[in-house]
Amino acid sequence: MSHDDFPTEKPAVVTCGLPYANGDLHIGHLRTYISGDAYARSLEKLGQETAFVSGSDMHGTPVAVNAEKEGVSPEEFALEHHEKYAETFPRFGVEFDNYGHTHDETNTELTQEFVRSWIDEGHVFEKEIQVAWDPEADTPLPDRFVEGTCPYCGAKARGDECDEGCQRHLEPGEIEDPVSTITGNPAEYRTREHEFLRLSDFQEYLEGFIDRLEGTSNAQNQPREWIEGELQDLCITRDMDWGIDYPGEGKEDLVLYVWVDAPIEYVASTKQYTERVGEDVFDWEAVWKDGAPEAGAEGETDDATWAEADTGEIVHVIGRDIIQHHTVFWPSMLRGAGYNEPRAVMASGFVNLDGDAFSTSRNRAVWADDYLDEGFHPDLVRYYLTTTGGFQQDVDFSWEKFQERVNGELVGTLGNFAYRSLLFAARNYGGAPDADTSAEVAERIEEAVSEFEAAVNDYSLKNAGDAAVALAGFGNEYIQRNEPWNLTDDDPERAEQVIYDCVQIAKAVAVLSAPILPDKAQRLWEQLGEEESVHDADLDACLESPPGDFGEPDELFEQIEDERVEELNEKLQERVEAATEAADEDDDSEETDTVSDIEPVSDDRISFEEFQDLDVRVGEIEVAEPIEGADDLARLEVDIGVETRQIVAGIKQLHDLDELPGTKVVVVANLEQAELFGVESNGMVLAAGEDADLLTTHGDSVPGTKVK
Ligand code: B3M
Ligand code: ZN
Repeated sequence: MSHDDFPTEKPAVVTCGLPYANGDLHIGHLRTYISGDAYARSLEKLGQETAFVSGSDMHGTPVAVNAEKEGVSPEEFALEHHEKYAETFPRFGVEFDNYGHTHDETNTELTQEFVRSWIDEGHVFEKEIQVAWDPEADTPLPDRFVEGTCPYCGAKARGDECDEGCQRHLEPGEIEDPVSTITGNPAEYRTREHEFLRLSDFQEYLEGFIDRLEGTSNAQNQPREWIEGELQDLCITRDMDWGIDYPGEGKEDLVLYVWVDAPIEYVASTKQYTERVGEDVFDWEAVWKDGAPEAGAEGETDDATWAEADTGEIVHVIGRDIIQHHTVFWPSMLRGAGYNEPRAVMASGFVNLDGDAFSTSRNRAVWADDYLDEGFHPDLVRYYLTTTGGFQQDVDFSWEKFQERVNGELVGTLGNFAYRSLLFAARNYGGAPDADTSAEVAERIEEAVSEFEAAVNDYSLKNAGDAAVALAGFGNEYIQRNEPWNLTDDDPERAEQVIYDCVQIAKAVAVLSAPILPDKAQRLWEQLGEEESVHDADLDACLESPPGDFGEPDELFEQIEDERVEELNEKLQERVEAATEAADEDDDSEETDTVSDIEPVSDDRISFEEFQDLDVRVGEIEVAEPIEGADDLARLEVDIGVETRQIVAGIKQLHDLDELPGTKVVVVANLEQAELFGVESNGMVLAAGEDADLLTTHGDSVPGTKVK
């Protein structure tokens, strides 16, 4: 089924993944918030009634672990960060209609109501499971209190997620070789009774849901693999004090798993918005509840039922590491409580810094506050983060690349066009001359508007931003081609026509760029003599006549000079070095609450015979290709002498796939076969560390040679 194009008759909610209230924000974090904001504003431009909500994620071990390190209560710790976030977002033009947090009353009540509905509908059951336990601290080790190895892909994983490998959610007890992050000791397992949401109840429903789901293709495709087999049930309780109490009888010692109450905050935050502005302005139930087909009704899973269902439009903007939560767990949670389903999930790639991941611990980051303190306008980084590459792609931030795009597109194209046109208009005519928009220009503006509409319906902010900048580019070309400065004496009427056209283009550029450049577009709007806010103007305004009078404009953007970039790079470098030295000094007095980077050598010795059980050989890579939807994985064809094997390997972080054919590698040839992202893997190539640095040979051993 395809949904009706935006704008629809129904209200929409755009949400951003809730940031854990546990640290400072850097510009890598800001990507999804800025994008969510720009997307919500874009929908509004189309005339879609839209609420934009989020909140801080207060619970769970990510908060508890850091609060403990600082020696304060999780509540105090989380609230402090929550307030900081609530203050930081608007400084980047991220204007939520409501920004709540998961520990407030609205969310606590709503979460318990959800869970009670699941219990009433028979979707919850109890099971004894093995939970990781720290024998020395004598305490259970939920989620991030334990680290180990992912049972699916072998990457280093922490607690409930394989964040550096296959990105899967991990259930309690699944992680292999568990180590306590409290004491650094190997963890034990103990039996505990926990509550589970029976996800298998929603298997059929999810199959239909995934077909209906819109958004980015990673969010549409990745879940297919996860819902193919029998769905693993979701443990919804944890042995912790910090969290929302499980509402079932006799279970006072359990709190709900953070991933239960976190997405429910999307609903709670919308509800708070309605409570503040009134149902007639925005009705949260019209989006989240009204029109959902009855749970369990016949035909509930077929598309026709949902196609006819008169539900609101829910769009989730998230990072690509939490696709499973939003396309498998969350729709089941909603369905189980009789709520509506998301229409779209937009899952963004990560942001890197100069080609490498941001590292908060190494201070290798451009912090949100620092960026503003350096005097950069928030709209510049908004532009960079929303329009550099597609939404699913990773974006690399460097001061050079930032400079290039600001100087090229914002200063050179958009700013330059607006300034020269408005200056000419103000100096010669005191504003817009007396004329009508020419057919050529009206057509070009209509084209830009259509591109913008298509971009929004394609969930592509890049295309939306490009539509605005390309129109400004056309404006530059138009003024250059028509040379109004040569016409004022000989053909004054023609000169007026050309300049009027340019003012009209500038007006359209202001409207189309407002979602991405909210403050700069408003300034351009005011320079044009407009009185209302550009954010209240819809796409029709692009072709409405501009007001007649305005004065000389200021330049909208400023060049970033090379010296500035050098200085910023030096500052970053110095900070990273200082942080790295501090970390090295700390290494002697190894912190007790984290696992050291270098793992201790295992005490469990194996015999030579056991080693010989491994059939390890030299191989040569013949083919290396990316796997769609899997960020780090590559499909390799490796010649191992006796035959050529297909092997799936998580090696894309460090290696350029085009350069790999011909490389000798070391292969475990007798590993049992596995399937990753739907691709069969027949063996394993050896690689070192989290970046998966491929092992190779130094002599000229031929493929098939045994490694001993
Ligand atoms: N608090 C942050 C993350 O895992 C987590 C998001 C919750 S969204 C409902 O990215
Ligand atoms: Zn994994």
